Amino acid sequence: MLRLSTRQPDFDKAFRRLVRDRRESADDVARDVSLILSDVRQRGDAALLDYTRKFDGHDLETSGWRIDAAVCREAFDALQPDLRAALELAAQRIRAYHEAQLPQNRDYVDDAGVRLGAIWRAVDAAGLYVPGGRAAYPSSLLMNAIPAKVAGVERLVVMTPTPKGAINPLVLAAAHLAGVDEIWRVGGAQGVAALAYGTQKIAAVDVITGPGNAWVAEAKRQLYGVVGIDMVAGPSEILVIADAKNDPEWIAADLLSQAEHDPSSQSILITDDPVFADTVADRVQVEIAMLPTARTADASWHKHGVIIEVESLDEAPALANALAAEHVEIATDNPEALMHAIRHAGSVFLGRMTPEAVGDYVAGPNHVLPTGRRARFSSGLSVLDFMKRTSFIEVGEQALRAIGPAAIALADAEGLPAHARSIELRLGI
Ligand code: HSO
Ligand code: ZN
Repeated sequence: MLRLSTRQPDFDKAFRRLVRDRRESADDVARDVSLILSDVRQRGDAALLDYTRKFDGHDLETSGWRIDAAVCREAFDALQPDLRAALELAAQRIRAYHEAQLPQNRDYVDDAGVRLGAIWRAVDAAGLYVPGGRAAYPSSLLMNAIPAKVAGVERLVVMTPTPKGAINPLVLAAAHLAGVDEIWRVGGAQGVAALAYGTQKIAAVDVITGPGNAWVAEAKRQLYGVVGIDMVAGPSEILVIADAKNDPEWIAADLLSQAEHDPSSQSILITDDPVFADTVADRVQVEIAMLPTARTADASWHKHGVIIEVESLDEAPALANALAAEHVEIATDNPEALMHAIRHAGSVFLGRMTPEAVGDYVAGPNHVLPTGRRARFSSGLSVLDFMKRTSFIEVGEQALRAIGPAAIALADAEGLPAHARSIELRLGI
């Protein structure tokens, strides 16, 4: 863990190093991924069979290409009642939040008499990548699938690896609840390629979302343009801004809630009290020892954890803006003022009773958020990621008289006479 104080003479330098720190996988997978993409593009299903045999250790022809809707329904019906209720509450709250996010169409006549507007429509089909193994979270399935369905996506396809045939039943139950239309047992870059290009069996989609390993992330990056993608996601982050009135045990737990995701996750505490900073640091060690996820949490805290002491929490927004963290908790009596001063953050959690984990599961806003300082220029997943807008224009004769001559002048200046003529003819010029 790195301990910094804004009082130390070399603080600016140390902080700049922290901001620049790259925690994302440096694996050089670009070449391998590009070979897989072109192979799937050329050979389709035959390539998927080969890669699944090689990477996941099963034969799709014998284990089955798809997971049946009936299997998902059975998984849902078999849920323990409390877990089922929890999943339903999460789904209902995520749906309500994203319904409120739906954009409005526009249709109006402006001062020149020109009718203008825009119509929002969902993409026809979306693909959702669901990682295999421990990181296959039912909550993430809901967070990706529900906005797609709320947007109006007709066909929602899940791609997921099932190494040695294994699959998480909770993910299947969540898929049933969210209304996923197809599930294919293909993972990795090959699964993403199948979604983008389509194969003999699998119809192509228009947008691909969802988390994945370095190969999946690289495949999405390379396929952007062939399809739309949500974002290139990196390891989770949390920035906690807390004064000494907090319970150090709560704050330690909050820091560890993201540290336990991945050894490359990052948890940062900013506080104005050095004694509180010490207490939280000690408490983190105690808590780590109690966690079944200790290995991951300890690796993350040890390598990427940071505690920054400031003289006053008024210094926090400038630091938070430079870090542009995925999650920012403001655990103070009056978090409002700090929230408005923090311009770059994926999601902000206000007050002492709002641990980040409620946002991961049941609050309603999306938990797919920009990491690695991308909150400077991007936002969390929303219904808009599954929609696009068509603008429209209607000009009557009078309106064309008002605005047409300017268009003619510009067309002339650009040396495009057919453009000008299409307007002149209508104006009888
Ligand atoms: N905190 C993660 C999402 C997640 N947490 C899923 C628990 N399950 C996104 O940064
Ligand atoms: Zn989380």
